[in-house]
Amino acid sequence: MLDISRSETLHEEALTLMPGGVNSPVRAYKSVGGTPTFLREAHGATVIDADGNSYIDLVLAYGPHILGHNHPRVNAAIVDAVSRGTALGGPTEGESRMAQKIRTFMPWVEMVRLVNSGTEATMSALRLARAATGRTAIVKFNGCYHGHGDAFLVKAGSGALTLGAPDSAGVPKSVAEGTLVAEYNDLPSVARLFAQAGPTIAGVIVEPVAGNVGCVLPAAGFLAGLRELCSRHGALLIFDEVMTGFRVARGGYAEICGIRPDLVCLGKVIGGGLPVGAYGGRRDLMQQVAPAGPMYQAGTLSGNPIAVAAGLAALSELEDRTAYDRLEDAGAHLEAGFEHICRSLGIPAVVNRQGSMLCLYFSDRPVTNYAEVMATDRARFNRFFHRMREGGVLLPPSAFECWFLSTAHDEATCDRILEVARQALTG
Ligand code: KE4
Repeated sequence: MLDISRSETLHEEALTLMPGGVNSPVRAYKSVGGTPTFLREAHGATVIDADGNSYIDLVLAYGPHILGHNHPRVNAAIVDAVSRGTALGGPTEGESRMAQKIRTFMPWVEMVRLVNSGTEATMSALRLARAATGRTAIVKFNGCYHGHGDAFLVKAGSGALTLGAPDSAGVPKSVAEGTLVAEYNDLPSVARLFAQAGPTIAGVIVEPVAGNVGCVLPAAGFLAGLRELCSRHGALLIFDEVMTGFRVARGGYAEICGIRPDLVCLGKVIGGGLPVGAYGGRRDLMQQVAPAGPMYQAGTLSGNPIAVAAGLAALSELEDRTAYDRLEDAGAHLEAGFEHICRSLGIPAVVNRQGSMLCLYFSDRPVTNYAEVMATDRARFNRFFHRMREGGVLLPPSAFECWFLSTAHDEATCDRILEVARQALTG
């Protein structure tokens, strides 16, 4: 039995100080139950909790650490940057280097604005879509999560879904009415919205791989269909690649599927573990952002030199495309291993995966949309979560979160994960 007494003590104290004892709901373990694991440090594929227990980490801070925790090149860049100060109060060359790097990896991002989180990126992209089209409605997908901006907390995924609050309190009806909800991988549900409200729709925002209901891949033709509908109706197609950007490929999922969004939202990997988000895309659109144009958006710490240095170091490591070969190998290794274990134990299970993002669902049928995600065996996942934690593997504490791998998850680490999984699923 794991000794987590320090986490228990810290959790009791945190509950008196912060809502749910956390600064982001999913960390509270509400859906899996039990005491949240308070973390103390991390190295490569490993995290160490407040009691000194060591775990192989499949959370990776919910996506940023594609190179593993505490990467020496990222840390060196942070230490170097901090020696020149933290927030300088004016433009810095590093911001141009970051913008250039994004454009190199994603040539369809002709111009970019750096912000501090994925939420800021999606909120700003929505405002820009509204400014550019003069329209107000936005189409999103049931279960997709785009951060905690009011307009997106309608049928949202991730922590909102985990808590059973996909429609948050405090979002005025007048705002929610501007958010039209379609079903992921159901193109007719989108076509119906355009038929009903096409002239009011400013944009369609989509996670090209739905990573906030676990991991649901786009059906053939789905994203191309969105592209065609948006182009036909004069709406903008917005790829929310906060999770998939630089993770599934250097150019995100847009590189893989060959579809060009009008705007893209970025985060997580781009900050190397520090707060960075970004939105960008067509130059004619981005030139409408203040101070170049009438759509206002700002941020005291946007383009922060420390965060930009960390992000640049991380992206520079990804110049070497073999990093993606290693990520693919690790993902394929786990996918095959989980499927083999569950089959041999007679446990109905499905592994959905895109590169180094994956999810194991306890389900006897394919999981291709929101309804099928909701039909999976969450009670079994919760038991599995705790047994994996006992065995020294930390999963995201929700059946609706994506699991992540890094270049630090080598073959031996993946083998260990599978050993623990077999034990966790036996008996
Ligand atoms: P942030 O504001 O949390 O940096 O990004 C919001 C966001 C936007 N778009 C997508 C596709 C995202 O996945 C996210 C954030 N993802 C969740 C994890 N599923 C963040 C974890 C958390 O809320 O603590």
